[in-house]
This record gives sequence, C-alpha cells and structure tokens, in this order.
Amino acid sequence: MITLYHAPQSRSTRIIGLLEELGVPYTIRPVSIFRPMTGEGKGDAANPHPDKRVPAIEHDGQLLAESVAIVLYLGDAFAERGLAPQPGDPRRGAYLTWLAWYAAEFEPAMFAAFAGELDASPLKRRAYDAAIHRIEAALAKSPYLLGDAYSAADFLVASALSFGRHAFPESAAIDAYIERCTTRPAILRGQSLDEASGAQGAGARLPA
Ligand SMILES: N[C@@H](CCC(=O)N[C@@H](CS)C(=O)NCC(=O)O)C(=O)O
Repeated sequence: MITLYHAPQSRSTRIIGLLEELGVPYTIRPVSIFRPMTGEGKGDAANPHPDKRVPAIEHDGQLLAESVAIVLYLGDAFAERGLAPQPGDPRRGAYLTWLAWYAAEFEPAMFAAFAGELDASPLKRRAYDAAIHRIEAALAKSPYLLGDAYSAADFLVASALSFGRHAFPESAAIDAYIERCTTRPAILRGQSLDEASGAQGAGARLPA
C-alpha cells in the first residue's frame, strides 16, 4: 500500500492524479505545510518529508520525497501500467531526460518568469527561452513528449504548464497539449479527490 503525504492545492495534488492513472491502492495522509504565499500553516510533525514539504510517499518501507523521484519511482514500480518506458525501451533515455529536465530546467525557468527575473538576467532568459523551445519542438513533432503515447513525463510537464500557463508565450500547440493531458479521467479524479480532502487557500494548485 502506498501512503501519500498530501496538502490540498499543492504539488501533492497532482500525485493523486498519477496514483489514479496507475490504478494502484493508496491512502492519502493529510498533513499541514507552511504556505509561503499567505504565511499561514506550518510543517507537520507527522510528515516524514525531510523538509516537511509535500509530496512525499511511503511504499514498501521506502520514503520518497521530491516530485520527480516520486514520478520516476511509481512509473517504474508499476511499469505494467505503461506510463514509464523501461530499460531496453528505445524511449527510456528520452523519458529520463524529460524528468530530469523538468526539475533542473523547466521549474526554475517557470519560477524565474513568475518572479519577473528574465529581463534582468540574460542567463535566466536564455534558460527560459531554451525551455520553451524544447517543449515547442517536441510538440511540433508529436502529441506527447515521447511520441504518440502519453507518459509520466507528460503528466509532470503538463501539470506545471497548466499551473503556470501565464508564464509562457501564447501557443495553440501548448494549449492543446495541456487540454489533452489535464482532462484525462484520472487527472480529473485526482482534482476531485484533492477538493474533497479539504481545500486550503485559493487559486494556485502547484506551489503552496
Ligand atoms: N521540489 C519539491 C518542492 C516541494 C514543495 O516545495 N512543496 C510545497 C508545496 S507545493 C511545500 O510543501 N511547501 C512547504 C514549505 O515550503 O515548507 C518537489 O517538487 O517535490
């Protein structure tokens, strides 16, 4: 059984959608977190995350924190669900590249745009432009990052694109991609379960 440590309207919300995609048994353990946007809330002693953040999961005696580690772990642990190309699959390299890129390049670029830092920093502007270019080039070739099939890489990237849509340029391809990925029944179920788990705060679903 998987336990998800979860705070509503946060980065753990989307992990509910991933668990729904995988169709595996899990329980949601609600925890409180500090909400920097409002200054409310505080880390929960019951949360095993080393920084008292979410998401964190426990499975088979292992603790995983960090969204990308959780996505990578769950996709591989339940590989038969087909969301994560496995070693030997010619898409494995691209899959791992997208996951690492998400954490190392995409999120920092998105948050630099949110903070209005791009005009003052040529390096951040360059990284942001490269991130946009990478997504647009992929979507010009195929409906999903790895080709014709949805994967856990799409799950992660599309959730952030949807949340941070205003930080990115107008693009019919990006809009259609967000729509494809975020209206999947499992993702919508994840949203409903988040709402049912007791929403705190308003608006944003990704950062607290
Ligand atoms: N890089 C981490 C970020 C986790 C994170 O910052 N989560 C926020 C909620 S969206 C949180 O728990 N904040 C509480 C805090 O900063 O104390 C991940 O993707 O898992």
